[in-house]
Amino acid sequence: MGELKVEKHVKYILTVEKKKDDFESVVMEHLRLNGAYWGLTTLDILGKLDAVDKEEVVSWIMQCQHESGGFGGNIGHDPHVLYTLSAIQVLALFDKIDVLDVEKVANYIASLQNEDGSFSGDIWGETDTRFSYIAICSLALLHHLDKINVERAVKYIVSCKNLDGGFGCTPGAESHAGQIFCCVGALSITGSLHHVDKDLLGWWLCERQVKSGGLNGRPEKLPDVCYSWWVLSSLIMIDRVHWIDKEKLVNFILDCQDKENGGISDRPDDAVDVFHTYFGVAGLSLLEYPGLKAIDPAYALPVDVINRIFIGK
Ligand code: GRG
Ligand code: ZN
Repeated sequence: MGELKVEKHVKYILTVEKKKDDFESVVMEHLRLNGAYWGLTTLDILGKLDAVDKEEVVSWIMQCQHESGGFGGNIGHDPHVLYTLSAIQVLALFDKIDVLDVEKVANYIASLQNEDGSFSGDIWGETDTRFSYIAICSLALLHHLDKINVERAVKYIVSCKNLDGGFGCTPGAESHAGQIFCCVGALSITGSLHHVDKDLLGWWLCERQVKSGGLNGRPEKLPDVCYSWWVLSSLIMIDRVHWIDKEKLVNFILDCQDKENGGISDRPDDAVDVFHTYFGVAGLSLLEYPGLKAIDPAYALPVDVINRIFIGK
């Protein structure tokens, strides 16, 4: 069995952050705040968040804020709930949520709730259960779920539940592991998991494990390291993680490492990226791989960060 190349992954993440002009950084330009969340959360799980200049990151994040209260993916970009959650998460990692005008950010997120309880991602209006999760997770981290109609938000998510026990992006849409994470996560945060048929959904989710040990996102699809997060976190939230072969999944993730230069890819021998490096390391943390910080399956932040926010220091 291989082992996790911790030092190489730390080095990989720190160099991606510095190589601002190379191809990946250009492609990732509009994803900067998301990228920061993936990279920095990975460093924290690996116990190396100290390697980053906290003040520099916090100051850059605050420059990504728009007058509406929402955050864009980078300085001067339009605000969107996706980047707003990333901003809150990174500030949470650094114990710096207090630099925010919490009311203002919370009002921006709440303004995106629609009559039927769903959420739009920005003022342009597209709705998706991803945005329901993001709004609920962000507002919970800000202690401001009171700003929205939680009952309606839950009702909308439940209306996206399918006969197979899974959830899609809108009512009637096909079940997909990414969307299931969002719906189960939002239901978990709001104390509404009784709406989930745990055995039915648990069965669908554990069927995502293929021969190689990896997980796919829906039937007949290829396995991908990122589903080690989307599927596994959902299984943990509904208490059915013992239905998959954990050891085989650990080996699949370890096989996706670039053992020379660091980083993790979607499948063995593919090119690495920060997104899959995060989901590989986060997946291993959920699998209780030795030496990693525990991560909370609903909030996607280290458990010590979540305890600091909800229980106090
Ligand atoms: C804080 C972890 C965290 C997330 C924030 C953005 C978000 C909330 C959730 C996204 C959930 C989602 C829809 C994930 C799926 C991403 C993905 C790999 C989509 C690929 O779909 P296809 O159809 O690939 O291209 P498959 O694997 O089905 O072939
Ligand atoms: Zn993937």
